[in-house]
Amino acid sequence: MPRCGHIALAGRPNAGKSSLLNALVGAHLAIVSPKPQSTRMPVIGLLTRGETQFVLHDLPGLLDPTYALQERMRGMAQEELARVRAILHLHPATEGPAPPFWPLTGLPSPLETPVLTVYTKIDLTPAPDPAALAVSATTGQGLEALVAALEPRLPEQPFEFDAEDVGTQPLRFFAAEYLREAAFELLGDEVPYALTAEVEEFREHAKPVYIRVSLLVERDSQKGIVIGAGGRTLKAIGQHARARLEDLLGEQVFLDCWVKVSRDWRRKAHLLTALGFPEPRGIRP
Ligand SMILES: Nc1nc2c(ncn2[C@@H]2O[C@H](COP(=O)(O)OP(=O)(O)OP(=O)(O)O)[C@@H](O)[C@H]2O)c(=O)[nH]1
Ligand SMILES: [Mg+2]
Repeated sequence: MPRCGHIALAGRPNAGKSSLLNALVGAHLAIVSPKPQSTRMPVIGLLTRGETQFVLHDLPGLLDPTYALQERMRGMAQEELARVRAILHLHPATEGPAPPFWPLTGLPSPLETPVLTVYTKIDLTPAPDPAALAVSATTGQGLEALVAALEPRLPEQPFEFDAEDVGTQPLRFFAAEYLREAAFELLGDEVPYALTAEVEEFREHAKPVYIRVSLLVERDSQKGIVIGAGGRTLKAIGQHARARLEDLLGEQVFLDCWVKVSRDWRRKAHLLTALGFPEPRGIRP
């Protein structure tokens, strides 16, 4: 009987969750940045090996929310934690021993789901606990041992997804994510947090594939920064995202990007809901 099950990659912002997801599935699905809180919504990656399918959920970093978007990020992480078979608590080896996991989640009490501590970034520093699982997404060290440790934890049941697939989310999701990744890379310390991308039109059967996206920022001054002198910054953002999308799709893409102001969208419940960040429902362990 094949095995198939869901596993969460959880931890503080910047722990290396998205990098590990990408390293395990072998594709750049989840956006990565040296700046914390780049992941805002769960990203699902599939690793199918022989008779085993790992359904990996890269979660937003666990933080104490200070505004509405962060509350929703944490809410989504909490909901995913309640749905998976096992949780990987990722903690950078560079930051010493991992703290207890459940207090990080903001849940009123622990769930019964098993938690495995995994030290990340061990190409920089050895793990503080030689007995724990330890990986480097950069060098691939420890990945096989991690997969081997997870396999017996998955239930015997048929695959949920095609063995050839690496992801489950629609291309429009990745279009918006890659634009945000470019913003994290190309813009300063503040603007990436004030920016979100919304796909307005998507013509999958056009040649090249046509995608029109609004980049929403919170203020007029940020709009100018995103566009840049002579439109150069916006062009660079679009090029970064287009290259990633074309890699994923194996086809040419035309990405039509427009910058708009949506005042204080990060703090407004109705805007967040409209942008696809679900209202936290509250998890009862
Ligand atoms: N040297 C080294 N750097 C790593 C490794 N894994 C991740 N990083 C770096 O750590 C930073 C954060 O990586 P992410 O994968 O975006 O971390 P994350 O946990 O998904 O972060 P959030 O989504 O913001 O919570 C990036 O600059 C990565 O390049 C690793 O194995 N080795
Ligand atoms: Mg991430």
